[in-house]
Amino acid sequence: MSAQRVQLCRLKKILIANRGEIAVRIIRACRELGVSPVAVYSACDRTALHVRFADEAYAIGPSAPRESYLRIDAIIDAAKKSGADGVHPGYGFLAENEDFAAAVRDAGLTFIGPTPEAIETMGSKTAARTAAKRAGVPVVPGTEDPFAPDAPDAEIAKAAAAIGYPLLVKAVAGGGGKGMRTVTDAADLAGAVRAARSEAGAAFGDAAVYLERRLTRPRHIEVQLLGDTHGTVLPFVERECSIQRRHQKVVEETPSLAVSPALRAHMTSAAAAVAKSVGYTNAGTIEFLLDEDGRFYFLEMNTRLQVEHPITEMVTGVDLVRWQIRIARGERLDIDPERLLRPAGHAIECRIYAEDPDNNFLPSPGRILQLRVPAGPGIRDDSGATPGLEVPIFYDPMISKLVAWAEDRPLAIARMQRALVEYLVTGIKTTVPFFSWLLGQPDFLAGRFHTTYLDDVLKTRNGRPFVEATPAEEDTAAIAAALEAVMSPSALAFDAAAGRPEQTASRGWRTQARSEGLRSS
Ligand code: MV4
Repeated sequence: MSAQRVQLCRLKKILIANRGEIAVRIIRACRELGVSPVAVYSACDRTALHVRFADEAYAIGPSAPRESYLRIDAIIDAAKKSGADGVHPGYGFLAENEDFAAAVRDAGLTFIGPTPEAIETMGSKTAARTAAKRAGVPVVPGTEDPFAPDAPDAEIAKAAAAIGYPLLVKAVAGGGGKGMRTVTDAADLAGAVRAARSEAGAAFGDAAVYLERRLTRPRHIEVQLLGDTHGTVLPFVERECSIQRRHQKVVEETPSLAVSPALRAHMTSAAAAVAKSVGYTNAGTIEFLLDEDGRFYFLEMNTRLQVEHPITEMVTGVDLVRWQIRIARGERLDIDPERLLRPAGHAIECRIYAEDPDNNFLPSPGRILQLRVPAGPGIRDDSGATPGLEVPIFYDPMISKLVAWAEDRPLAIARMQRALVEYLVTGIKTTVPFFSWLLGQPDFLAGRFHTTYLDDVLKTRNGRPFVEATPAEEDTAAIAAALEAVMSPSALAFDAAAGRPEQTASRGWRTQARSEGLRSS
């Protein structure tokens, strides 16, 4: 009986160390494989969808992430109590924490993800750049090693002059734009380094920084990979992730309009080379910047399943989460590599948030009253939300990922627009109207965008509402609101007491007109 056979018998029960839509997504993959899914939950999630979908669920603490979904000890305890033999971390929380991956392994359980060593290497942006260089993959010109905490200003200035301006001060432990500063003038360098160090220290507990030449208007293109435990690494067709707001992805699509078949061949083999150079296993993503001249540079690696993985599944027909589990069992990747690089059609994802797009995307807490989720041809909605859900204030307020697939990009956009019309959420504000606007923008339709496109256009819009009610809709709503104000029992009582309706009534019907307008267009 070989070790392989023993491996293949494992993973009958998997604990999902996460919540929300991604926990639901992983539970679905478990069930399809005949694996029993185990949920964990914080206080505010005790009735959440992921808890209801699982076979068993374990409380791991109060709602604050530090006291529950980030508690390595509590999660390992729950795994042991349940008799699970594997742990899937999802994304966020502990997914890229090498101590968690090691704790899972040390408890005799299988971590459904890369090794702690791979997570640690790629967690350091400078170590990751070194790995890319070693694999012969271009990186943006910059410093090889982080600066020592007591490095003299002159040493940093000398390195900066060699790289050239404008440049970026980046956190070694960074990601998501935290601890990052742009410097266009040598006079601002020392201050930017100080600011970046202090921000990085607070955010990551690691203040180390390095320098990189700043590319102008790059696109963000990433390559999904799977690596098995037998040395095979397979890259997938790229994802275009340039549409971001304040370093948060908002729309992703695949394939990218900016990537030709020849460039795809180059970028995907470069991505696989980086992964192989660190012996990477399981699902991961290599991020690249693509400059205006079509040159690409390794940026960083995400050592986890990503939020936007469904668009890759839609154009390749490969279930990435199922493969994560199969790889963790020791199975061989036996997919035809060619198929992964030839997308069947086009897929787009919109991240639907409980945020008010007309109020600077401020979180919109509250209870979801009605929820009508789009469906029909080519539509997939991955969500952890249900009618009656009080959207927790403790976590990322993404309520669903709306994915549209079609034969080509224009048809996928048309389908997404159709799905957005079907989407009805009441009780809270969502970013649905924002997406209806964005997907109609000529620059978006033409594929003329880059990593700062969205922040730039939002600035020029100056907070103007994304969908304004037509005059006819405002009139109809005004008449309805006036009737309501006069006819309702409370208005009649108020009218009798004070002689006229209260002042706020006019504000009420304007708001009503606006929200009706949002819904009907
Ligand atoms: C860059 C860059 C331009 N040049 N590096 C932002 C987050 C961090 N993970 C990397 N980021 C960038 N690095 C060089 N050398 C521009 C960005 C950037 C960006 C990158 C990807 C997606 C959106 C972005 C928005 C602003 C800046």
